[in-house]
Amino acid sequence: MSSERLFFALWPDELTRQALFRQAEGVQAAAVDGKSVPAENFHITLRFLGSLDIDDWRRAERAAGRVRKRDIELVVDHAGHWSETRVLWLACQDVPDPLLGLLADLNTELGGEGFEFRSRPWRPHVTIGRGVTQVTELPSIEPVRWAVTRFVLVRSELGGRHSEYEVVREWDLATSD
Ligand code: 3AM
Repeated sequence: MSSERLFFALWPDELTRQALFRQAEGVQAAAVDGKSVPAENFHITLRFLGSLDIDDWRRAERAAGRVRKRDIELVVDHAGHWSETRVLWLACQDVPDPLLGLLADLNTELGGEGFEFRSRPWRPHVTIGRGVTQVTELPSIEPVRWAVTRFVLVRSELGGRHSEYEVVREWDLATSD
């Protein structure tokens, strides 16, 4: 039986997703093994929650509803590989303060709802390959601007070749229309 898990994430709009994919393709080609993550699954995980019962799920949503809005502009401008986790990724050289603020707010609010406090370093990234043990030289990428207007709660189903993700709820972050 497949398990069901929830996580908070930044979810790109369609144009940003396509722009990320154009940059990801060349980087994915540098993977010697593993599998490429399909573009429809691209995201930045904010906080993985694990399997939650309905009460915890509602508590997580209440916490998210208290997170303050802020404008976040990301520039995804480099690629890398973590051999420990076998993850191939795209990320921002400069993680903007409003993104760190969003994460801090979310973790504080989750803490207030009884979720464990997290002090582990967080390295925001878009996973574009999994099970990658080796890469040839990684190409540089063209910067992709990502105007973040929302964050989302995602349900993840394992089981097939790739995880299946479903956005179950979203919270607006833009400070103006
Ligand atoms: O897609 P990325 O790499 O951001 O690695 C998992 C994935 O991250 C991570 O949560 C995201 C959605 O599945 N994840 C899975 N299990 C995890 C765990 N036990 C985990 N992160 C922390 N602890």
